[in-house]
Amino acid sequence: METRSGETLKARYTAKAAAMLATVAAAGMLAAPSAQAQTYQQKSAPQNCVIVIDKAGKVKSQRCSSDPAELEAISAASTPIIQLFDLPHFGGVATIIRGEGNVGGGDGCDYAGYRISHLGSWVNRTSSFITRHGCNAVNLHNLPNYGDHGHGFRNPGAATISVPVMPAGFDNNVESIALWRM
Ligand SMILES: [Ca+2]
Repeated sequence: METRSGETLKARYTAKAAAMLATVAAAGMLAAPSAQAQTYQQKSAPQNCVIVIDKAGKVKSQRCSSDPAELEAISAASTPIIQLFDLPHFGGVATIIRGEGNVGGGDGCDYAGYRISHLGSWVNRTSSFITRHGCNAVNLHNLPNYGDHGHGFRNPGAATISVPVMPAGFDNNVESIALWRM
């Protein structure tokens, strides 16, 4: 059974690939080679993400794109509170989580702070991070809704916390985050 459905799937993919090749070939006749190369580069460019949350932790909007202008478009009227990177030492693609509104006159985190109960598409991906705008206390958790093991970072009075390498048990293993000003 499995083999048969696998074969069917393979046949479908082959047919689909042939159709796509035909499309590409047709496009190639119309477009200059340089334009084609550019299109391919854009499609394969790494995508950064923006997630905007409100004070209740609800996700108001999120988008991933290789085009900074597209990410800027959903970033209006919000303040960056934490930037999560795919690789250690702030490398690779990143997700910026922004707090909705001009909290604390633009200072970002206040004493109540923000809670992100589930990181969505960015779950279990963070390998380094930087907080912004006065978010100087952070709790990371291995599970959604602040569950399982937690790890706290505190930097009283500072504007930011910068963690280039995740603590043991938290690399690619963060699913929810709480952060605030202390
Ligand atoms: Ca990672």
